[in-house]
Amino acid sequence: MKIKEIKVIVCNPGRNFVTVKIITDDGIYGIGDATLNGREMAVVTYLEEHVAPCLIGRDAQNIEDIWQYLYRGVYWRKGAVNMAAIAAIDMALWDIKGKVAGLPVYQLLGGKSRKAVTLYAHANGENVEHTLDEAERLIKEGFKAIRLQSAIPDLAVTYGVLGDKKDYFELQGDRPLPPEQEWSTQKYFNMIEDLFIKARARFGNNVELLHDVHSRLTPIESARLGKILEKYNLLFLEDASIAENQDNYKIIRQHTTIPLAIGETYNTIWDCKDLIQNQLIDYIRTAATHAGGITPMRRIADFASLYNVKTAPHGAPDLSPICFSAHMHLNIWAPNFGIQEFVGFGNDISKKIFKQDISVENGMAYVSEKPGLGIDFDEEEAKKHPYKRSYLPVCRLEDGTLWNW
Ligand code: EZ4
Ligand code: CO
Repeated sequence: MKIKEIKVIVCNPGRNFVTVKIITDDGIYGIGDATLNGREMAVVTYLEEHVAPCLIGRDAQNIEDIWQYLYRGVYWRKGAVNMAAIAAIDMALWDIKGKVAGLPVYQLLGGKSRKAVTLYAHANGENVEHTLDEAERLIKEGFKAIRLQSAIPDLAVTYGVLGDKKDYFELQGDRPLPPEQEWSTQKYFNMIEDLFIKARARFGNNVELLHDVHSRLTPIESARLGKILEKYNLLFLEDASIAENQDNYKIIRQHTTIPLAIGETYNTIWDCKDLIQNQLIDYIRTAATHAGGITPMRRIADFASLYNVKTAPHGAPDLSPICFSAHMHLNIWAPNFGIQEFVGFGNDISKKIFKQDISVENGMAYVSEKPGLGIDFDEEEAKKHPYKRSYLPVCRLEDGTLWNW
């Protein structure tokens, strides 16, 4: 079964998605997600100019060899652009393998470890009360785990918060240049405990709560935050600090028992090897699209299982529904799966382009039983919504110093 054609399609049903379609000589095709938010066209060129020509004529069934060919065989290795491209090829090949076998991908991984996948939803608000009202709405919908993000008083914009003058990056509106946002650690600390005091007072202890710091704190500030929030029983604290230096998390770990999660920007197992091996984190949040596909996600999950680390894949709206489907197969299989981030399946246009049958009931997602990934891509519909340049924001401290967004 030879690879005959590789198409790369960019569409924008409200935000940009890069989709790869691999077509084999006997007519079976598979799809994968290669979306790299704010750098989409770099991956498109990389795929079209550098990856596709090397794969035409190769046996589509040799997923592992093709993965190694694109990773080990490239000399430069790693990198966000490279790994997003490899990821999409890998997902598409798993999709094809499932279709050939007549089995959903999770069966090829080893079958189900659970009946459904627990999700966490996002509650975000213009202030603490508004955030908690949003959380209540989600709890009534049946969600068992909620991520709380509230706007910080006296800061113009806060990560993860939708509102009047608040620029919610997820929507990727008209942004031909990166917007700039401000950060103040002091103002954040003035607000954050109140959010969780009031959340526990209002909802009790029967709902899981989470929070994403989005890398705004230094390790010692993260340690301080962990100590403050420990008593509110968070399922995890996400991206407290950057861990390019993986030893950073030793500092946090030495001071607090709050469970720690990280990994949504990671490209390879090497980005989290020390964090996992030294048990400095509790959840690894790598995404199939940015960590090189299903093949390495499986390897990371198995490695993490040796060190009591659970998986909690990234589920932001800048990962296409194809990535979410890939995660569903990994999540239903992985014995050490923890929880899946979930922000819905996009708008109506997105649902017309990406067609799948995952059902969500009471905060749980049920995997597709169709052969392959169980998701299809409507090329004609996608063409009606072309690429629009758009960037993630850039963050600065109040004195103008560039900081982590
Ligand atoms: O900001 O994927 O947990 N989710 C997140 C995301 C990231 C976006 C950046 O493109 O932190 O929403
Ligand atoms: Co995050």
